Amino acid sequence: MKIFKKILIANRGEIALRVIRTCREMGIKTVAVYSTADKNSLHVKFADEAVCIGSPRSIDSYLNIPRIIAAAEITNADAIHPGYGFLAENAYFARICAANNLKFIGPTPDMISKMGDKITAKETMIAAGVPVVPGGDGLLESIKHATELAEKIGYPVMLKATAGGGGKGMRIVHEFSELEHHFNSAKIEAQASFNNDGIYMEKFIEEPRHIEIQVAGDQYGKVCHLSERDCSIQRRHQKLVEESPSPFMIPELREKMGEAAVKAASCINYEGVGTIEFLVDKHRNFFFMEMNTRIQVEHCVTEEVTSFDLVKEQIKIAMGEPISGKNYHPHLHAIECRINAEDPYNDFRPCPGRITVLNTPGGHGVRVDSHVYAGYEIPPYYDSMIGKLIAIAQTRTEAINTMYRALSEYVIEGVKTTIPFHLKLMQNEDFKKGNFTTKFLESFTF
Ligand code: MV4
Repeated sequence: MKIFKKILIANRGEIALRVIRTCREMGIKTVAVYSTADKNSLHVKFADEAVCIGSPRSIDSYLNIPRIIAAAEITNADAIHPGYGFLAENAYFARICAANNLKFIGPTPDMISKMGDKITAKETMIAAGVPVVPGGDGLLESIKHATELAEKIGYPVMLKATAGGGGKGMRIVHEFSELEHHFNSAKIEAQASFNNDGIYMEKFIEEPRHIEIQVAGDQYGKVCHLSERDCSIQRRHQKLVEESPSPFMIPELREKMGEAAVKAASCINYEGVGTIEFLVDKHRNFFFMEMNTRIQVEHCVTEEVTSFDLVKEQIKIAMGEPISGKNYHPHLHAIECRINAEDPYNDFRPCPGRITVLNTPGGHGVRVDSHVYAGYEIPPYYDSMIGKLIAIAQTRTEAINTMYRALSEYVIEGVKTTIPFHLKLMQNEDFKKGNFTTKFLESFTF
């Protein structure tokens, strides 16, 4: 057991604040790092110390490893919390932290690499007995190989980049005549995006739900799950709404998916909190898709339905504390809406700028995780999320009502936001019935 006295947070925005808040409750000092664009950010004001690490562009600041390590050294930090995005799933960064005697709050570099390469991750899951999407044979070696495999799997098939995730380098192929074209364009896109043109093939699952299981593992090989989140409400691979439990869940499925997720994490002796993403088809067959080796944006809904502080769990696990090893089931219903500075009436175009007026909702069953304040200027360099609104109630219907009420109280002037979109969604009959898949937003108009 090593007690951390000081943690450096290698991130910005709401997640940097989220980590600082838990550190304060645990009596751990914090160091914020920031770019010149973020000098007036709340994470800088809330941390015990703050170090400017460069100019606005991420490569000059939040992705600049030498500067972050230097900031940790001059402030005498014991550990680095990477948040999500930026360096959170960068195995090289985790290795550099270790080499500089800084505990990376997350899994080991080997675990990050293994799950970062999607073919390796899939092979690992097959070996562990976790269901994966039918497909196979690892990397596609040639058009001929792809042609034969597609015949064997049966169209429609999907091409995916092994270095990918989140949709880049992904193609649906409906029939043989499209195969060569998509094979070539997926390779080119994968090369351009990831500097790795490796692609693989699987059966295309029609109209799936995206349901993920939160897991936690300690340094002694013990793993547990904290039930599921439904993240099917997405637009161009950007999640907009997440909830727990999933309205599609039934106890037998939770049992099976939970068991599979624990197996998935156990087979690599996973250390830290992580997420096993599954595709679930209409017959409730489920397939491993990816593992995220970080805290996620949507972790809050799990916190609210299980009463766990997942950031505290991350820190305790990193300090070498054992976990109980019990699984946790939701005892409430929580829904999260991502409030982005985007114009929902104009293709969700980002709208950075100054927030002139702000009224944050509150009251029973409402949580807001946000780093903004009246007068704050949203910089154009980073993602457009300005906060997360979480509604918690005993039932899904009540959570939707609470969310609608809270969205109605939320006033943000000066920039366009996704609030009008969420207000409409909360009134949609199919959404209210829990009747949606990952294709839902393709036909949602408001
Ligand atoms: C799929 C799929 C259907 N079949 N794989 C999207 C992001 C990447 N993580 C994997 N994705 C998908 N993989 C097979 N074999 C459909 C998707 C997909 C999707 C998945 C989750 C949430 C939203 C999605 C939107 C479009 C496509």
